Amino acid sequence: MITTRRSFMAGAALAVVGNLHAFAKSVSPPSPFGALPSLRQLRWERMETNAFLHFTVNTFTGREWGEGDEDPSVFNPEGFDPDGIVSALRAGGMKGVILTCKHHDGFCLWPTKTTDHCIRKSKWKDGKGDVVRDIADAAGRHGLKFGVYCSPWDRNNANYGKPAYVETYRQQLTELLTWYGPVFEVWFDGANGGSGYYGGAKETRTIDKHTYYGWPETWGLVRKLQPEAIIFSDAGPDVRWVGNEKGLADETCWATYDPVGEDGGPASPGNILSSASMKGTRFGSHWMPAECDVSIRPGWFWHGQENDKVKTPEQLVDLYFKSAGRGATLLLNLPPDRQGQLSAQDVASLEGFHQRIERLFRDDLARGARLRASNVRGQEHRYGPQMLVDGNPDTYWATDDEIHTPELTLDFARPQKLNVVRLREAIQLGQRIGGVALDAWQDDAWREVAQATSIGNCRLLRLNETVETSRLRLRITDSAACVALSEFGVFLVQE
Ligand code: FUL
Ligand code: CA
Repeated sequence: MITTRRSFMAGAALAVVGNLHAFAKSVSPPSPFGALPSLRQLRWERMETNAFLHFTVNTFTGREWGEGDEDPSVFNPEGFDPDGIVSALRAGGMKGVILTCKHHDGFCLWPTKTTDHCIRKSKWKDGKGDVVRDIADAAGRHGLKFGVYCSPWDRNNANYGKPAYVETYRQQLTELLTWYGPVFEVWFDGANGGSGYYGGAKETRTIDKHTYYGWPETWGLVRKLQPEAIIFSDAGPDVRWVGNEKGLADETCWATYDPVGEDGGPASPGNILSSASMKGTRFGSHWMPAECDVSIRPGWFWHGQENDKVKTPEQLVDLYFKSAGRGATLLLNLPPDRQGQLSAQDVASLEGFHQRIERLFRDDLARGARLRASNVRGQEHRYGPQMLVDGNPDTYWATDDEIHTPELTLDFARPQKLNVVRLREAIQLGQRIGGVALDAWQDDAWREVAQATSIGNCRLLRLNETVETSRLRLRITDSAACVALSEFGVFLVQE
């Protein structure tokens, strides 16, 4: 037994040496360029669509921002159906779910030890329930990742504005990050300070947005307790707010960013020059991709009078193109109602959205095409254009170091109708490409049919019209380093 094992090991070692030898002769991979994503950012960017659940006392009082003086007993979702909610999100293509565990009103949806202003004092399940546990567990059962929103601003807490509250806030985070298993994202809201109940004081309290929360320590706590979790805020550090609540990235949207405050000074949650966040910073020093948060309804919380104002599947597809399709991610809010369920309208719209997306990307016309590149790095197969159609974001077509504006041609076996092209950059090597143009072969000449600037994790090019052609050409018109493109897909949206 031992002998067999030894000879197997020796064989394996030889194989490795053989491979190393082959590797030494070949060209090196492209050097990474500029700011780079961490592994946790890379994984997160590839999720592309996540859901937000806004749920608290506001659901029952009809408000968007509770004052902090709400009676906890109003929270009573008698038909709470975590599996129904999460399975609908899964059917809608959502990869993760972020729950408002505590919104600005301070009411905690879990039995926290930090305050009585929580679910223990609600009527629901005689105060024995735990919404955070139920959603986290349901997410686990349905294969979604679980994330937490815990509002830094707390309009209920008597100590808000004093150092003692920051301690309480960190304890709340500690509970959320240690009681419920893995957390993929922690969402830090920028809405901070103002009027509130504050333990009965009923006054306005402002805080120094830069120093009050001790962000470096608070974020350090998240890193310590959940090293894999993405930290979101207006100013990162992992992911930035896109600067609007409409779910829109800019037509040009860099994953790199150098955030600045409203006054041009340092940025912090609640103090950000948000007009710059939609675009990011070309050659910025931090990898900090944008997240586009938006509600499926006008409000973040459920309001009966908005049941007929739910975004349509077509509107959601448009948002997908303008967020994920511009290299950002989409965080779509679906608010549970007073029963503790998603409304039928929201579920139908989400499902319609997902069906459209699935149908759109089902048949990739590039898969059957012949691909030719004007340059292939070291003329090596592993950097060849066939890597663009293998469905693997880790493999890529790359050019020699000095080649920044190569071309790629796709020949279809017969003329194809198409109107959407998807490009993915090998972002593990940084954001390199700054411009592309797409041409279709028509009437014996190339005709430009689309252009784009930033690519990043995903760029969806929507053609103005459906084109019928037997050849497509992608021109890289601007790249800061040799090109590394991981995927190229060609699709037809059937109207
Ligand atoms: C904002 C909050 O004030 C809204 O109520 C909501 O939670 C949204 C996602 O972020 O800053
Ligand atoms: Ca690939």
